[in-house]
Amino acid sequence: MRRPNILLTAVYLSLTVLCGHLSLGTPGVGKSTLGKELASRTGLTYISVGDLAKEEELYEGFDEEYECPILDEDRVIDELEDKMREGGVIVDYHGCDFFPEHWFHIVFVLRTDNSFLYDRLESRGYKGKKLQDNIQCEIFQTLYEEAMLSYRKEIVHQLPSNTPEDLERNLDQIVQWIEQWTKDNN
Ligand code: DAT
Repeated sequence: MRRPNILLTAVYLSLTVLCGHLSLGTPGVGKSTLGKELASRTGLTYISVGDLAKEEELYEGFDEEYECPILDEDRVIDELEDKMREGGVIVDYHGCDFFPEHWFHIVFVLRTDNSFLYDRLESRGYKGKKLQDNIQCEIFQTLYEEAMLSYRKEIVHQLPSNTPEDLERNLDQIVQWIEQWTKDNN
């Protein structure tokens, strides 16, 4: 049976900020919360690129300013290729422009209002420049634009991710979409 691949993505600014996230955990818009719950409700496989990079040490150097390793994007792609071909994968990452476009059948950009995001990031220990960069990035809608440039516009969707009610609504919508996709493609 064919199953869809789904990308959950969020705040994105630049390579240096990206690798900052790798060492501290990703910005708190709710990708892993949504991705894991979605996997448990649908049987799809949840993959966090940040965690995978840590486990397999998929890095190509060290960023001195942010004191963290730099993601080796080519090795991440090699590592995921076979699973993506099989299908049924939910990928969680805070960037989206280096994945092959054909991997994903749908892309969700999670959006959290800055008042909520500030508290979530601060409680994770984000401070100073890293905190400001991430908040600013959300203000400027950077990742949504990145996603719209990297994928066909019709498959990129923004989802509000502020409250538990948003989470439940997003789960319902995505589960419905998966059921329809599976019917249409089998
Ligand atoms: P990410 O994977 O994008 O870094 P997360 O899933 O770890 O984010 O969530 C960060 C925190 O926010 C965590 O404490 C759970 C909480 N959270 C996630 N989605 C939420 C939602 N829709 N409403 C309220 N809190 C949420």
